[in-house]
Amino acid sequence: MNRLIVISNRVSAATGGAAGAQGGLAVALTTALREYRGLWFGWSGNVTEQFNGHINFQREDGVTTATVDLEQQDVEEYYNGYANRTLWPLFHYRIDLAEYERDFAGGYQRANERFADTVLPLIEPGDAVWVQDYHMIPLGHLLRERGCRNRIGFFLHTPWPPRRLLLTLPEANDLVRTMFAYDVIGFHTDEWLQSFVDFVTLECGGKYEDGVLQVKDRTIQVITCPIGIDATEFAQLATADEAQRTYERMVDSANRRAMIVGVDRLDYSKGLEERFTGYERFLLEHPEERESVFLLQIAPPSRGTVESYQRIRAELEGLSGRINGAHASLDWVPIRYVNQGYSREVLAGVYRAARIGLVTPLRDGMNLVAKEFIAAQDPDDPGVLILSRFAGAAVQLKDALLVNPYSAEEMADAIRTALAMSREERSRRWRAMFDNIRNEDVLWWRQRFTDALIGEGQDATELNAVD
Ligand code: ADQ
Repeated sequence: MNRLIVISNRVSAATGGAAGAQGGLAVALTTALREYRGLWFGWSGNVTEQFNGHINFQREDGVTTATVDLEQQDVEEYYNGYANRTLWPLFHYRIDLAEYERDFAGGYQRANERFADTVLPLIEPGDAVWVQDYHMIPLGHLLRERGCRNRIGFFLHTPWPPRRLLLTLPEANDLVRTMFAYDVIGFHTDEWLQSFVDFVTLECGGKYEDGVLQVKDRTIQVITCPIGIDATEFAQLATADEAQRTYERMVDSANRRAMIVGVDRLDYSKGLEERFTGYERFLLEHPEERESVFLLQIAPPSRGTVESYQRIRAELEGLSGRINGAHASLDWVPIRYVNQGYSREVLAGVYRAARIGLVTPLRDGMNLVAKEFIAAQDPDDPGVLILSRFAGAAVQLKDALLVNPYSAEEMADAIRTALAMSREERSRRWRAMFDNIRNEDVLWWRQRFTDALIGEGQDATELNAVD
């Protein structure tokens, strides 16, 4: 019996704690790893003075995690640099924010080589290897260079940018060519997949037909595989004690006003400034309704050492302060802006108490908050989801009110429509979306990918190794 090796920047195996204590991704990958007797490898999140390749193994609930420390310079150039200041903005179409520095590219290569050197001895013949996300694009290639002949798959959690945007990256062609080492490459949506295929066919001489890319002697299967949440579990969580307490607290503090909720990592891709502006537009256009609503925006800071993140934080503080200053009355504040993270239980209660979920990223690979919002609703009296057309989730959640997040007018109109929506229409839309997120949940996602990588119902040992 052979195994699944998951490789990602950070490792967060779900431990046997209370349901809902961990993120859906951790749960899904942990289940897969348990099934295939797996191993999860990645960066520990810690820094060491000099890289030594020492692996810290831990074993819990049938899953082994293996982590390594990196040097401070790796963290600066690979993680804060190339991953978060080059690829993240570029992949979210923000070439205005992308920084192209040779040191970053060099650090990214070095850190990935270190990962490859460290993980290679852990991979046994017949194991299937699954690499996650933009931090590790060249890893499969580096493993092949070191003689790895196993099946290797790659899944991208972010969008893949259009060809002409990607061409602004000096080493775009070389980076994409490293991906030909993979046997399977997965994206959340057809749009991201198509952008990748465009690049490979137009810039790298590849041929594409029916989900298969052929580049020289390499055959790569490309699939769409939209990630989901554990919808059933999240729905249960939303009615359990802690969520219920939060729900009651929120209803109380709303004071009969309709709550609009936004929950995001504080990131420029999430469209928070545009959201605040769209909401303000609603207040201005509908003065008669303004004191009957408020916006609760929960946005814990992330990647705080990166300047563009410090900037957006300051801008949002300024904007929310200005909107509140301009519109608040003695007993009403239009925006409650909270820079804190909450447990999944508390979030579930908050979502359930909201009349509207406002999920308006400018660009998002998928967006799990939209799905969590749906899962947490009361089926008898559900809230309305307003969702950006530019989130991968919009492909599946067609019954949301879809908006262009750059248009304050569309957002204001959607808020108005959502507030006026009959219970019947809310229920109909919610039912369709809930069915979707329950059918295409996180286990479905994981299975879809591992079926492509390992083969349906196949043990990894039965696979042919590749050259
Ligand atoms: P993210 O950009 O982090 O993920 P998202 O998919 O929305 O975005 O996931 C965020 C997660 O963090 C959700 O589970 C949410 O509940 C949680 N979270 C957000 N704010 C929180 C808060 N204040 N307190 C506690 N938890 C909070 C990346 C891609 C996405 C893709 C996912 C998975 O950018 O497009 O959907 O990976 O592939």
